[in-house]
Amino acid sequence: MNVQRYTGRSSREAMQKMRAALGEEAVVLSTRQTAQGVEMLAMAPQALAAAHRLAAQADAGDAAEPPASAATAPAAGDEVAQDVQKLAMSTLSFQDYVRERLLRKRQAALQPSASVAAAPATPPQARPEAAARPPASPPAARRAPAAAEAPDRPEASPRRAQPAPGSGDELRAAGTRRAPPAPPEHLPLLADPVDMAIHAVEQRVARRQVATIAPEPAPAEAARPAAPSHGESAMIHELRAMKGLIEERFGALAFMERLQRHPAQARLTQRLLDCGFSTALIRKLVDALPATPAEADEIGWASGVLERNLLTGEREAALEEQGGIYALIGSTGVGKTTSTAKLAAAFATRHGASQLGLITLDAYRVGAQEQLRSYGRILGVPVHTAHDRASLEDLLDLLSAKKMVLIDTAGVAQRDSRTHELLEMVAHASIRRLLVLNASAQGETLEDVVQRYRGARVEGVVLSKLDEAVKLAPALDALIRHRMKVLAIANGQRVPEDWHRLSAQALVQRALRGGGSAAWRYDSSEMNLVFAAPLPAREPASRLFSPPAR
Ligand SMILES: Nc1nc2c(ncn2[C@@H]2O[C@H](COP(=O)(O)OP(=O)(O)OP(=O)(O)O)[C@@H](O)[C@H]2O)c(=O)[nH]1
Ligand SMILES: [Mg+2]
Repeated sequence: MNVQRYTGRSSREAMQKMRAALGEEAVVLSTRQTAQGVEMLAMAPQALAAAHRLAAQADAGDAAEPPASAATAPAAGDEVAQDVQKLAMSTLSFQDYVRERLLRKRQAALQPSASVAAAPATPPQARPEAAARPPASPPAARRAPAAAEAPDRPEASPRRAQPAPGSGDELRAAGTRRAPPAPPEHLPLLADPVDMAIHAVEQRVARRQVATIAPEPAPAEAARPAAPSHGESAMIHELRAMKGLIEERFGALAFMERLQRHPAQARLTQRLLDCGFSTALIRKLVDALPATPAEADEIGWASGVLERNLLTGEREAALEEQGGIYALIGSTGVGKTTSTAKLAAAFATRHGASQLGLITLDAYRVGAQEQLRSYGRILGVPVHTAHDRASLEDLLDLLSAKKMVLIDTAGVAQRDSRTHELLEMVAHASIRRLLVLNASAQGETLEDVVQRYRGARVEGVVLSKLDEAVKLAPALDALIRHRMKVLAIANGQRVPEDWHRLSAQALVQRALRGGGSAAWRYDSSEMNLVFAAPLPAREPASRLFSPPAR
């Protein structure tokens, strides 16, 4: 295998291990922080040379085309080790391709200024052989502007030994020629060819800025620092994007390689995938799985971590015991009206119907008010209708003596622009908002709903339709990642029987039972495909998965 992995408590320690194994010339491909310290992926110099040779052969075949391997995804069913090896090779070829493009763009960008700068010193008629020569080769074009931009710099001397065109040496020289030598700790960054290419372009822009400010009687315009040209900015941007892509790919490869070496992590990953947890949460859980003897019970460990991170407010009094003013919000048909009725009935049983106020904001749909009125009649509680925020505030004044006031809202799809108007209506400081989430909805849909309603500063969540949910993991996953508290559960249509509170333990156990058809389950070889996808955007709360206290 070409790519080797080294870990240490610090980058220095990982670097020492890497050098001891691969020598001083080893090339660091990526470094990243892990729970244990630092993980470093590196290649032996011989492997890199082989990759260069491959890339050179590919370039000779078709210089204008990127190497095909760069765009080729790993074949389904390949062994993880083969994937790692293939992708490592293709990424390096890809880096060569990036480097080649960079040099060509630099050549194109500098061509006019190079010819202007070179004209007085070497007129074409004085050098007939130059006119007869084919268009300047990339290295020649690159060297000319460097000399023109910094004529007083000794390193621009023609006697200076030039590295082979397009080689890694040349690029390294471009990156380090004028920069002060980096301390050894920075070796991983400087050894990265894409980083070096970015560095080289940025250095060139910085030098030009200095050169523009330096001349003696500087006219006002010339004193202005030269901004990077459009081409240079685009190049830096493109290189940064490519660097990000390469890091993502290596991150995915490292994750898959780790699964192969640690059966407990592989078992845990497959189980969580089958249950319906997101890859974002699985990666974090598996990263945090300790390599101790307790790993034999990795599912027990994972359930402990999930329970600890799922907020349920078990120690607080139930909603129906607390009282207060609550508005039930959420998408269409998730069970807002039914849940309002269930909560109203549970409250009336404890405190009496006289302590309860019911309001509906669902004024524009035929029959919508009638649904809550029917429940109100059974309880002996009148239902008031508010058409706008002012009438809602009047009604809240009217019902201020009640211990609990429940506000049923109209169902609006989470992406509907009216959601904003509705949230405005219930934004009154005394109103606490309960988001009703359909536990049987798709993970992505739940994520979308949670994202849309997060700005409404919801007090907690009523998880409805638990009885319909084949898998509970997608809902718990979204709640854990967004730190939302489950305050009540609805698991059927019956009012008020199907209204409960469940502990985090009960919910997580139910989620880990999994379920569903075998047609949707992942085979162990398919896990590679799932995790080969780029990492999702960084989750904001990285401390989510603090292991449970032992
Ligand atoms: N299986 C099951 N059905 C439920 C549950 N809660 C509500 N329902 C049913 O879901 C349907 C919609 O419930 P509603 O309470 O009208 O939902 P809503 O959110 O008020 O709907 P809109 O006001 O139209 O947005 C009804 O048929 C309810 O009986 C539940 O926990 N489990
Ligand atoms: Mg309703």
